[in-house]
Amino acid sequence: MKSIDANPFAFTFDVAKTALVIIDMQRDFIEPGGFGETLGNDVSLLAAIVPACQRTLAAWRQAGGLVVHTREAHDADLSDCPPAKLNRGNPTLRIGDAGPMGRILVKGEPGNQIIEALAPVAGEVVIDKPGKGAFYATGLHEMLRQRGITHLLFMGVTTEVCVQTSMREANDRGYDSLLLEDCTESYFPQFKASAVEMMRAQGAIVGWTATSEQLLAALH
Ligand code: TIU
Repeated sequence: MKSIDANPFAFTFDVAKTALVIIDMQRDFIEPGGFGETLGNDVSLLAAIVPACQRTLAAWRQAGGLVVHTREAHDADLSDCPPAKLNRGNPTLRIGDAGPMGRILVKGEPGNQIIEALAPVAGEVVIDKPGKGAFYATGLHEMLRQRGITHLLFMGVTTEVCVQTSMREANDRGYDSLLLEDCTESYFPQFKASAVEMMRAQGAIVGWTATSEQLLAALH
């Protein structure tokens, strides 16, 4: 068993029963011309976490742990994108429209690919999800249960949207989850700070938080 001196208290886990879940580190959110920018965001903020994510992913692979990558992705006919999602806000381009990196948030398009620095390798799981949460309308829970996974380590973007939604979904399904604070980011720094605090408040009501450095130290 490994233990991290996490916030608000120690997080103890068995690598064989733990998955690293990397939420939506796709070009759509991190590079100019994708969904993130069409929503009016400055995407340069998010690229800053890539080196810490790379170090963590490399260490987790070295430790032999399961890696799960997610992508926020819709079918080409958008039949899995409800009007409530499609029509929300006033974006310059909507989901499914053609942008500089192909159709926005559509499976298989260049913008929908996970960034090169964190590209999945053989044996890793890639989940395409139509919602913000990784468990909604995906086979993630069944796959994790089949593999005996009980603990999840989260990183990715954005902290208060897809990462927080996924952690809350995981919590309700009985997983113990830890968020790697320096491996997640928001377009709004104050939202990241608040999300991190609210997840670990009330005795880890949603889950734990720690730095990637703490995780790497525990893996040694
Ligand atoms: N992956 C994810 O967080 N999707 C979003 O739409 N996030 C925003 O912050 N907009």
